[in-house]
Amino acid sequence: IVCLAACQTEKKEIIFPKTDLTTVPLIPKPVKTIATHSAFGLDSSTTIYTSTVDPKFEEVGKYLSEKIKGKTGLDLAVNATPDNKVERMIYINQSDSLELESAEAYQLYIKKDSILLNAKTAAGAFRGIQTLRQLIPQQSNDTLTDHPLWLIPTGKILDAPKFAYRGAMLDVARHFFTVDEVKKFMDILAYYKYNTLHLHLTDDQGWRIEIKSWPKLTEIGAATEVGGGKSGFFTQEDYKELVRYAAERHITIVPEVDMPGHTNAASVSYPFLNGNGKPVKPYSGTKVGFSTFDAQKDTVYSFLDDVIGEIAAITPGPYFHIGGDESHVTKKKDYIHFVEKVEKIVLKHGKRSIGWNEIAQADIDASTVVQLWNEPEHATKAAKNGSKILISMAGKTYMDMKYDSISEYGLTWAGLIPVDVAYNWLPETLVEGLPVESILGIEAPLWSETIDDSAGMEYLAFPRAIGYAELGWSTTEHCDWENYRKRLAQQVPYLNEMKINYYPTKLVDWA
Ligand code: TNX
Repeated sequence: IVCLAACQTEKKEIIFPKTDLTTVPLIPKPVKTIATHSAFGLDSSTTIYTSTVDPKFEEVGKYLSEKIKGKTGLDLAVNATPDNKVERMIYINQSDSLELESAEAYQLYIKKDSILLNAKTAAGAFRGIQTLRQLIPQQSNDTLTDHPLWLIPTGKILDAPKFAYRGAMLDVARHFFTVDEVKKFMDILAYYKYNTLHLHLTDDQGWRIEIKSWPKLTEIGAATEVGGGKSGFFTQEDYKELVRYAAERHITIVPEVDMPGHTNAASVSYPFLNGNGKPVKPYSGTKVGFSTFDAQKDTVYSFLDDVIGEIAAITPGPYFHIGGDESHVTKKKDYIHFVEKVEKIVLKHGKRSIGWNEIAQADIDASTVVQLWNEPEHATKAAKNGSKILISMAGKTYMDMKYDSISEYGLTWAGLIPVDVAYNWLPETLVEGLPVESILGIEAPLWSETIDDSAGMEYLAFPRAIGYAELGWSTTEHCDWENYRKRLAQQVPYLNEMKINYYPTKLVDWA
């Protein structure tokens, strides 16, 4: 009885300072935000509950708890049996509401003592908790009550992505990147609601994925890289670990074996594959377009059946990337024959192909996705035949281009790409004659001729990758450079907390 009285006096109403949910610098900007100007005080008594029908929702709850701990030090229980009346709760709910029109859509209702996150799928819930993470302030308020409160502005957010595919590509072939480096990259991508990581696993300079039936690919083909440095490869166990880590972040891994060009490392390992008529030797330069598989040999296709089969077996995602770019020494008829044969092998192993835009010269299946990097006519032709298009135009999305003339890393062949140029365009209007319904999404490639570690990777990818996240997710009217650059400036606490070596462009007044 004594306690009852005490508890009641403790529970006197807190008067929160006025907040505005619409001015929090969220990236990507949500479809709809309505502010109700009060606050949810995140504190140690906050408990996370999740829908338990789908265990993946509970995993999302645990991920949120872990990230809240990292940012605030608060250790929030997930789905604990309440011993008392729960004071404040975050509820992550599976909902079949018709307003949630896509798998990654979510609704966030923030009230004074509860936060409700609705999503149809765990992927939607995962996107929603990224918004919630961005809503938690860096500093707690320590004066409103006897313990610290992290004030989250109240209101509601209704959100869904513009495009189903929002990806980044990392070239681990020109220079190898370790499992930990790739994981850190994924952590950041996940925070900005990316859902795909394309790994460019093979090229002239190196083969980076273990193939058990063809061991020399990594025994020999993984020993080189650009400049002759440290090199390396992913064992299948490493790759599975990356796939698992990605899945935890609702990210799909797309593996690429680039062919019939960009195959010198494979041909060095097994010379019968070579089709350019010259002796093969290890290559650690940066030229392109000199290598090719022999498109006429059956043995090449049985080799590829094994390679694609082994990788497909450890890839839960729907896609297998067959490359197909810059096969300058493959005869055109051989190239077409090759693409059509390989596409069938990929289908046989239960995957859909993605290929660089050159593959549209072949008679490709409508299930095959064309990744547009340089020639829009290829994309519009493929779209007419029912293929979906992934937008990766070099002059806009190539994260390996220098920002400006003083950039530390990067190439320049597609032009300089400062942060505003990278942001100031729309995937849906970039290519004349390409209907928006044909666009699967956007992907920003990071080729690695000039970088070999996280510092270089982060310098080129950030902040540009943050802008691509918004172009792939947010509605057209929300993609506005002046508004975006202010929100980008506010990412500094996160970029610092993650120790990201971003390029501090002068185009942004960094906070
Ligand atoms: C072109 S884009 C390439 C890559 C290079 C890149 C460098 C594409 C499909 N092929 O092989 O790494 O340029 O920017």
